[in-house]
Amino acid sequence: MTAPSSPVSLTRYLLEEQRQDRISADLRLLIEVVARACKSISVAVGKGALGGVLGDAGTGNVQGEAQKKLDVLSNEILLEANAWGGHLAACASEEMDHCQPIPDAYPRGNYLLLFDPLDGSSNIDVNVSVGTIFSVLRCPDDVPQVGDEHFLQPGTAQVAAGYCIYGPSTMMVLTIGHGTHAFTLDREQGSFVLTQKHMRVPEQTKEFAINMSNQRHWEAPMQAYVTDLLAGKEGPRGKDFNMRWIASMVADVHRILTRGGIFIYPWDRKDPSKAGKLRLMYEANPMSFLIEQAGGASSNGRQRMMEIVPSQLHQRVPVFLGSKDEVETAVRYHLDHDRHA
Ligand code: P6P
Repeated sequence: MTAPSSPVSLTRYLLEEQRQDRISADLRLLIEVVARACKSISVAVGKGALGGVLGDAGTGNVQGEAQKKLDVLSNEILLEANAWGGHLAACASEEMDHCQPIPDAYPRGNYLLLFDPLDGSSNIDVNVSVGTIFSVLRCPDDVPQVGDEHFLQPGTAQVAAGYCIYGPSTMMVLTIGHGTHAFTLDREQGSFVLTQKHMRVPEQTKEFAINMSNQRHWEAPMQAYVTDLLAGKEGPRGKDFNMRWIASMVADVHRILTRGGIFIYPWDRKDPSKAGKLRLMYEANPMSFLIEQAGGASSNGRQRMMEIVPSQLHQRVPVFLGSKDEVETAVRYHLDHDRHA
C-alpha cells in the first residue's frame, strides 16, 4: 500500500511552478504575499460582529460607493503585506483613486498588483460569502515611476489572477496560466492546501446568475436572451433553466467554476454613463482569466473580455462569463441584434 501523498501546500505548488520556469521567484513571492494577506482578511471577516468591524466606514470609494469598515481594513492589509514583502509590486485597488507606486527607496518591482480587497462587501452584514479578487500584470520596462497608465493592459497580459473566497471554508482559486486550481485554508496549519487541480467549467449549463430586478433597464438583445431562458423547454432553448444570484461575484463565480453556469451583469439604463456595474481591471479580467483557464468563456456581450484595451483604471464593463456554449449563445443574441439594428 503506497503511503498517501503528503498534501501539497500553496508554497510547494508555487516552488514547483518556479522550478519548471513557469513563474519567477518574484511572482512566486508576490502570490505568497497576497495569500498571507488573504489569511489575515479571513480572520477579520470570520470574527463578524465580534471583531467590531461590521457596518459602514462612513467614507466613500472612488466609485462613490459607501465603504464598509472591512473594505478599508482589507485594503490596508493587502497594502501592508505588499510593503512587508518588499514592495514587489505597485498596487491599484477599487478602494484607491490612483495606484500606489513603489517607494523610491525600493528597487522598482517587476509587477503590478490590482485587487478588489473585499468584493461583495454589501453581504458582510448579512453573513454571506465575500472575497478578495486580484490580478497581476508585468510592469513595463524602464519605467522610473509607475502611474495609473501603466496598469492599462488587456486581460491577456495577466501573468496571474485569483480570488480568495471567505465562506464556510476559505479557499484561494488561482491561475498562473497553466490551469485553474483551488487551495483550501487549513486553519490548524495556517496554510493553503491544494484541494482541486485543473478545475473545469462544463461547456453547457442549465443555470444562469443575474439580478432580475434590473430587467426593465436592459437593452433589447439582453431582454430577448433572458426571455428565452425563462421560457424553458417550451421555448426556443428547449430546456428548463435554474437561476441563482448571490450578489457576491466571488461566490457566484466559484459556483460556476465548480458546477458550471453563466454569470451575467449586463449594461442597463439605470446609469447609461456607466458601461455596466462591474470593473474591468480587478473584477472582470481576473475572473475571465480563471474561467478561460478552466475551459469557460468570458465576454462583454460583443467581444472577448480579455481583449478589451482598457482606457481607465476603474472602468466598468458588462460581464457574461461561464460555460462556453452558453456565453457564446448570449453573445450571438447581441451580435445578431447589432447586425439587424
Ligand atoms: P447587485 C458586489 O457589490 C458586486 O460588485 C459583485 O460582487 C456582485 O456580483 C454585484 O455587485 C451585485 O450587484 O446590483 O445585484 O447588488
